[in-house]
Amino acid sequence: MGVLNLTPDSFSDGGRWPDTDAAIAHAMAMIDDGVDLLDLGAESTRPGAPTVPVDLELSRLAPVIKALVDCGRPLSVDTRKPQVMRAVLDLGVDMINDVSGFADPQAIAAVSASQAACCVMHMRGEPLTMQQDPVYRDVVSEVCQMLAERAAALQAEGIDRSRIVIDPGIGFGKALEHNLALLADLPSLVALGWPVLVGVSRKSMLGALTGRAVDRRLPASLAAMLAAVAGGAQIVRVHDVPETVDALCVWRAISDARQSIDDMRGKK
Ligand code: HH2
Repeated sequence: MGVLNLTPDSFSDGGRWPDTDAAIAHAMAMIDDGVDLLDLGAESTRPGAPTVPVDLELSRLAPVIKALVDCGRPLSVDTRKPQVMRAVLDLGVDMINDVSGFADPQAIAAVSASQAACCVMHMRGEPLTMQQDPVYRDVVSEVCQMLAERAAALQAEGIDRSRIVIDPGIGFGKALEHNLALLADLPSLVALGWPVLVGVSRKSMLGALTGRAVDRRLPASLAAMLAAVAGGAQIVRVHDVPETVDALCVWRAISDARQSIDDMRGKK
């Protein structure tokens, strides 16, 4: 999943694609580089980010969605607002990525009236305040419980489980130790039975571990991405598509070789 941020203030690429043409060109470059799915966002959710009015969020999204709706890749929209969800679903997007995990019943109503996929992410609190001393007793089981409850709430409103993806929400109301625990114990999330999406690209936990500024976190992002895939993540949300595609290509070749060795030895 390639990130297409249409914001002036996203934590790593705010203002990078300042107009519709630049955003479309970046989307096309990600497609050429092998992206499977595009995630469009028009409101930053970085720690401390203010909310954006519905009209502004939609004015950033609509022209880009209209230009990309037939681009040959599914479009996801990263939004927490039911009004925005309804409008972008009318424009034909394929997935709603709600970092608040469809906490608003109106958000569930918006997606249940469509056939779109739903990414249910775990967040503690709101972006404005979420990093103020987050505390968990057992972060993995608390995140699993919340995700299972929210996914069940979607299914209760008629959304088939095959339309649901879950996400631990790396960096959303979590300290470094919580993010590490979630990445280390991703198989517990996978065991819930929904495909797992992980977004760790360029995030501050990588800066905390390496001491690198946000524009120098590519190697750390690739390492964390591969750890997520090793833990069973089926979708990885990234800013650096060509580098991620190369890393996954090598990873898959080695995994396939491992499988061949296991098959050969199993047959003997
Ligand atoms: N992370 C960000 C935004 N949306 N959605 C999901 N499902 N999972 C994530 O981990 C996730 C997300 C933050 O990254 P970015 O979009 O680059 O930054 P900003 O929110 O500042 O625009």
